[in-house]
Order: sequence, then C-alpha cells, then structure tokens
Amino acid sequence: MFDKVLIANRGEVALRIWRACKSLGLQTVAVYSEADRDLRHVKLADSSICIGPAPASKSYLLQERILLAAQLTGAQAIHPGYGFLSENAHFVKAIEEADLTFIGPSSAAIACMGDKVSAKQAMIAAGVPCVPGSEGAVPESESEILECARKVGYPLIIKAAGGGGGRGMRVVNAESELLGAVTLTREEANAAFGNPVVYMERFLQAPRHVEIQILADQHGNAIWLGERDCSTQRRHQKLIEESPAPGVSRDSIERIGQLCVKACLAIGYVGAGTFEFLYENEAFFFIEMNTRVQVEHPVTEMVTGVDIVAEQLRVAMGLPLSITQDKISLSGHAIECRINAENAWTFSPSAGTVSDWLPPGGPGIRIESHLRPGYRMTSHYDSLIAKVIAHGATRQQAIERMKVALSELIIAGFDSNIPLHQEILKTPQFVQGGANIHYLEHYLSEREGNQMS
Ligand code: MV4
Repeated sequence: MFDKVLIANRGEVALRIWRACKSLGLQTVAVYSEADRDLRHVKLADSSICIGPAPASKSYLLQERILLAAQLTGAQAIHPGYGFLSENAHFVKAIEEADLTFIGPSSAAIACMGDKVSAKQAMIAAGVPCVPGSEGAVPESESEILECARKVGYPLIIKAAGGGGGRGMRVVNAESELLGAVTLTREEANAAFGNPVVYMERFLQAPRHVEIQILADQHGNAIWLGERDCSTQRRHQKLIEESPAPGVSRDSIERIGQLCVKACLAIGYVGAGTFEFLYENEAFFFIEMNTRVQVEHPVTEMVTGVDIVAEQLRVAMGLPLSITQDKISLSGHAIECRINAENAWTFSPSAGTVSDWLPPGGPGIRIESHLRPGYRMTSHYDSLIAKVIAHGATRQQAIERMKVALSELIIAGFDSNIPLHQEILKTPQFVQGGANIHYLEHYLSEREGNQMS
C-alpha cells in the first residue's frame, strides 16, 4: 500500500495522473524542470521539487534524481506516465530495489516486451497470432539469412530487436537487397540501441493499426477494454485515434481480446498495457506490446467508462481491478484528435506564449490539456498541447461533435494543427472509416501537389 505518489512526467499526462491520484485520496508529488515550475499539476500537487534544467536529459530522464525526489518527499510510489522513463527496465529495477512501487508492470515484464524478439516469442508461446517471420533473431551466416528470407517471402521487413515504434526498420523488396539491408540495419541498431540483433517479418503493404487495451491486477484478474484504431498517423506520430475500429467484426476482435488476456495471465503481467496489431485482410498480427498508459487511452475510457489511470493506481496498491470482464461493453464511439504546437501545413514545431485559450465543451466532449493563458510553449518537450476527445452514440455523431468542438477551440500565441484536423475530418476516406496506415501520408502528398499547381 502507498498513500503518496510521485508523478514522473509533465504536461497533460502529469495532470491526468494528478486527477486520478486525488480521486483515490492519494497525496501527490510533482517533479519539474526549471522550465516547468508554473505547470498546472505542479501548482496542484501536495508538494513539488525541481529536478534540473529544461532539457529532459538533465531533468525528467535522470533516474537518480527522481529516486532522490521520492526519498526526500516520502513518496512510496512512482507513476511514469508515457515517454521519458516509462518503459525503462533499468529505472524500474532501481525502483524495485529501493522498495518503492512502480505504477506499472515489473522490470522483468518491461525488459521482455522491450526486446521485440523476446516479446514476439512470448506471444507466439501464448497463442497470440504474429506476423510470419524469422521467429527469433536473424541468423549469422549469409546462407542462413538467405534461406530464412526465402521462407518468409518478399517483400519483407527487417526490424531491430531494440527498436519499436517505427525506429530501426528496413523494407526489403528482393533478395538482391537482402544482405546489405541486414548489415545496415544491424549497424544502425547497434548505434541507436546498443543492440545489433535484428529479426525479419513478412511486410504487410496496407495494414491498419489496431491495438487492444488490457488491465491486469496482482490477483490473477485480467480484462481487455476493446480496441483502438490508430491508423491515422504521419511518420509514426499518431494524429487521430478512435474506438471501436470501424468495420472490424466484433467476433474477430473478441477472439483477439481474449487471447491478449490469456497472454497477460501467461506472462504474469500487472498493470495497464496495449497489444499492438497490424490488421489486414480481416486478420490480426501482433507486432509490439506497450507496457505503459498511452496518449490515446481516453478514447477507451469514453467507450467503456473505465478510469484506466485509477485502475493502474489500484492494482499497484495491490487492490483487485474494480471491474470484471462481464461488466465491459463498448458504448457508442469515441474519437481523439491530438492537437500539436506545429504548423498545420509544414509540421514545423511552433513556440510562443499562450495569449488566449478557450477549450470547447458540450455533450460528449472531453479535453486533456495543461494549457492556460501565459503558458510558454518551448522546443524542449513534445509538441502535444491538448487532446480533444469526442464521444457520440455513433461514429458519425462523434465526428460531428468533434467538428463543432474544434471550431470552438481557440489556442492563440503559436501555430497548431487544428486546421489539419478539420481538413482530415472532412475527407471522404476518413468519413467512410477504416483507412489504413498510409492514408494520411498519401493525402498530404496529394495536398502538397495541389498547392503547387
Ligand atoms: C510493420 C509494417 C508492415 N509489415 N511490420 C511501424 C511502427 C512499428 N510499431 C511497426 N511498424 C510497422 N511494422 C510488418 N511486418 C508496417 C509498419 C508501419 C506502421 C505500423 C503502424 C502504424 C504506422 C506505421 C507506419 C509505417 C509502417
């Protein structure tokens, strides 16, 4: 048990964690950089402590300072949010060794899922369908690599075991490119992740990104909370997420959800987690597992009514999940637009001071944001400044509510991508639903072409 939680993050997610802590009667500690002393959650927290200058490498990423802050303030638990140290197995090991509680899975589970080869092997063992591939590391000898690739078939993709989220991958279209691509990906992986191990998968040409949210407690209970379709992305940055996934049969989702729950129990997973799948030709293929709460968790909260962050806190305290699977059903449809401080056409980051901030309201609208007039947007951290989540009885109603909300939303002082969201919400492909992971980039390249002519 614990009664004081250190929030090892900043921005909208730090505020989200603060709210969940207070709703459970927990004390909070904020850690902040010199640039963040005026953040909402820092002001609201029961105590706060500065951990260094603005660059994350000198503050939010310094494991020893966060541990020291916990010791100095008497916090017995640490919530990492997303990004920063949230999936760092070394950090979690240090927390465990200091007899503090990490609000998330064990360091062993994080290490297993952080290595994409061991993650896939664990899923294969648990019966979760994976993209056909090398089923382990790519072998050493040239002849074995060629043979492995012939079995997988072309086009194939080489991925770094230490990568994930789109980092350290290379598509190979023909055998003539194979050996060079393996060597290059190994070198890049070693430089980027200190791990030269790569694996191979059949390359899926036009999949959708559909992920399953799970929650598991320390008493052998695990549940799945439906799915999210996160296919609307650019350069591996998700822009719009929604639940349920349009046009995917409930039977097939149900089957995959139950397999994810089985896998959680098989690996002794505790906390919130997400199984990422590629979905193509009505089939699901596991690619990665995220062992943290995700940016897009509110769409699941809106359709299930479950407070995912509060459940994370409960299970970390050793309490059972407050809901059982038979109480979970998806009600209506939810869509999230990620509002970034960036130019809506060039995507270049935008900085400045918020001179006006008017969040939208009305039925089914939820805002997650740390903005306020006077907030200084800098280039030190992520460009995410607000999430607008719209819920409706149907997908169409959610889209209409989102359009109204975005038309009300005022963020003045720097550029935002609100106009891009407004454009996307009107495109026939988005309106129809079920666009694949390439839809947005195709749309944007055509938009550029049209502007030039
Ligand atoms: C793939 C793939 C096609 N085939 N794997 C990119 C992020 C990382 N999580 C996995 N990624 C991909 N893996 C196979 N076998 C295509 C992608 C991919 C992608 C996946 C999800 C969301 C956006 C993406 C954008 C480009 C490529």
